[in-house]
Amino acid sequence: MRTPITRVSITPIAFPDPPLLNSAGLHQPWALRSIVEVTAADGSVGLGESYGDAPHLELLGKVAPVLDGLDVFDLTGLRTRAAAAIGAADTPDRHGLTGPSSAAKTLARVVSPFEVALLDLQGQATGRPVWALLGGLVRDRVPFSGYLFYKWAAHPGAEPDDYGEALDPAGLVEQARRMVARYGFRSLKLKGGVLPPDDEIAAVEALREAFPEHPLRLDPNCAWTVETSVRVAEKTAGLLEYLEDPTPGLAGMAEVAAAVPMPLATNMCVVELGDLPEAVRRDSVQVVLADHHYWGGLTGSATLAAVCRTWGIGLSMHSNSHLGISLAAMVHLGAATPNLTYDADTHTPWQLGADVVTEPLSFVDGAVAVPHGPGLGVTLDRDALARMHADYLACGLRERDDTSYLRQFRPGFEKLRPRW
Ligand code: GKR
Ligand code: MG
Repeated sequence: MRTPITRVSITPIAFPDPPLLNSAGLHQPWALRSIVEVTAADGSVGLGESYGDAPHLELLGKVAPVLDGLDVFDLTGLRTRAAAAIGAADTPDRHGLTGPSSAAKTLARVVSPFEVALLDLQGQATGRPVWALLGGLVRDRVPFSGYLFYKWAAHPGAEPDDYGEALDPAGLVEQARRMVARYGFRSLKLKGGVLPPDDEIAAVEALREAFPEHPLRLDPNCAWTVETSVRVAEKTAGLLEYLEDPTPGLAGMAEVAAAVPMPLATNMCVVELGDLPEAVRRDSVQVVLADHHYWGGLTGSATLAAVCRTWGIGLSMHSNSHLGISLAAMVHLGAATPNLTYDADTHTPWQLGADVVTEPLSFVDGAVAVPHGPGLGVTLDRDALARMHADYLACGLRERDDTSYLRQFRPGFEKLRPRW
C-alpha cells in the first residue's frame, strides 16, 4: 500500500546556546536549527531536525514542494527528487567542521532531515520503531559520552548559566562533576584546541585524576601541527581512549597515527565515503564519527558503519548543538548499529533543558533507553516550536559563525588550523 506525502513544512528555530569555546571561536548566544514535518495522506506526521543556517534553509525549502505525492517508503525517490531540486548547489558546512564543501556533501546534508522524517512515517505506518527499519535491535541502551568545553561563565552582558566558567583544569573538573552527576556519563570528551597544548594536557591529567575509571577523549579540531600532535599524544599516552582530529588532512593524520600509541578519530578528514579509500590506504584514522546530519541520514550512516566494519575501523558518533528529534534519531541509529564501538557524543546538556519535543528521551547512567513504540517515538511540542520560531525571528542570527563572534571580544582572533 502506498502512503503518499501530502505536505512538508520547515520551521527555523533558535534556542539559547552557552558561550562554549572551540578552535574556531565561541558559540553565539543562539543555536539555529530547522524542524522538518512531513505529513502523509493518512494524517500521520514524520519529524526531522537539521541545521538552521540560511543557505541550508534555502535548500531545504527547495526540496519541500517536490516531495508532494512521494511514497514515504521511497527513499531512493527522495534522493532523486532532492538532487534535482537543488542541482549543483554547494554550501559550506558550519557544524561538522568538515573541510572543503562540495555538491555531494551539500546533498547529503539536505536529504538527511527528510529521510529521518520518512523513516519516522514508515515506522508509524508499520507500527515498528525506526531501529527495526534499520536492521533490528543490537542494544537496549545507547551510551553517550559527556562533552566538556572550555567556556565563559556567561555571554557578555548576560546572566551566567548553570555550568559557570571553565577556563582551567579545576573549572573543567567541576563542569565534568556536574554533568556526570546529572546524566551519569561513563566517558568524557574534552573539546580542545582552545588553550595552548600544555594547558590542555594538564586538563586531561586533572580529569584522569578526578575520574580514574572514565575513558577520556580530546578533540582540538585540527589546531595542532603534526609535531605538536605527536608531542601531546606522547604526554597523554595511557590517558586517552582516542585522540580526535589533532591535525588537518589525511596525510597529516597518517603521520601522527604512525607515531602515537592511541587510535585517532575524526569527524573532519573522513566525512563522506569518497574519503575512505585514501584514509584506509594511509591508515590515517582508526575511528570515524558518524553523524546522520551530514552522512545522508540514518541509512547513509548505516552504510558508513558497514564500511568501517569491513576495514576494522572503529565507530563513534559526532554531535553539534541539537534537540530531541536528533537525539531520538541518534538513539535509533545506535540501537541498530552492531559496531558502534565507542560512546556517542551529545550536546544535550548544553541545551540547558530547552526542547522541541514533549517528552525528550532521557539519560540514565549516561545511556538512553531505546524507545520501542512506532517511528522515532517523539512528539513535537507545538507551543515550544512556536516559541523557538519567534526566538529565531527575533534573535537576528541567520548563520553560525563562531569566529566572528569571538572576534567581537578579541579583535585579533583568527581561526588557524593548525595554530600550535
Ligand atoms: O560545538 O563547538 C562545537 C564543536 O566543536 C562542534 O562544532 C564540532 O563539530 O563537536 C564537533 C566535533 O567533534 O568536532
Ligand atoms: Mg570532532
